[in-house]
Amino acid sequence: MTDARLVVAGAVVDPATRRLLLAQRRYPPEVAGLWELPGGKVEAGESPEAALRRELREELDVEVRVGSALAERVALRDDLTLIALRAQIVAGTPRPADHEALRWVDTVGLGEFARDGLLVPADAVWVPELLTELGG
Ligand code: 9L3
Ligand code: MG
Repeated sequence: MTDARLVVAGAVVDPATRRLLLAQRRYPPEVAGLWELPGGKVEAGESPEAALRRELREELDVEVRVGSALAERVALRDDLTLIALRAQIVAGTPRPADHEALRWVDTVGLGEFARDGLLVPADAVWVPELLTELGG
């Protein structure tokens, strides 16, 4: 039996504009074209915070400061759990190395993405918390 693995996603918020960064997936086919909080798998021996910094460096070419976790954890499969950590960009401007496109959304934009079913299903659980956070 293998250890459960974590996938870490970044709730990247720009405090100046109160916008959240969404990234459009290219793969796999089931979620291609849908939008997510960017991130990826935590490697063996790596902390979730370090994994998120690495993933956002690889995927977006930015350096981030990682904060606290969002409340919800999502079981993707028996052996894979998805978490989200708050993050702020401290260097660089995000560009999509791995994604089709990037978008900064405010509460209205995030609400529209959610309403229109444009978010990857796993990430939809974070919408209420993110709406509160962006709006509050
Ligand atoms: N996943 C779901 N929501 C997210 C992220 C970053 C990832 N916000 C799922 C998609 C894949 C798995 O986790 O099944 C691994 O993610 P990646 O390495 O393909 O980004
Ligand atoms: Mg990824």
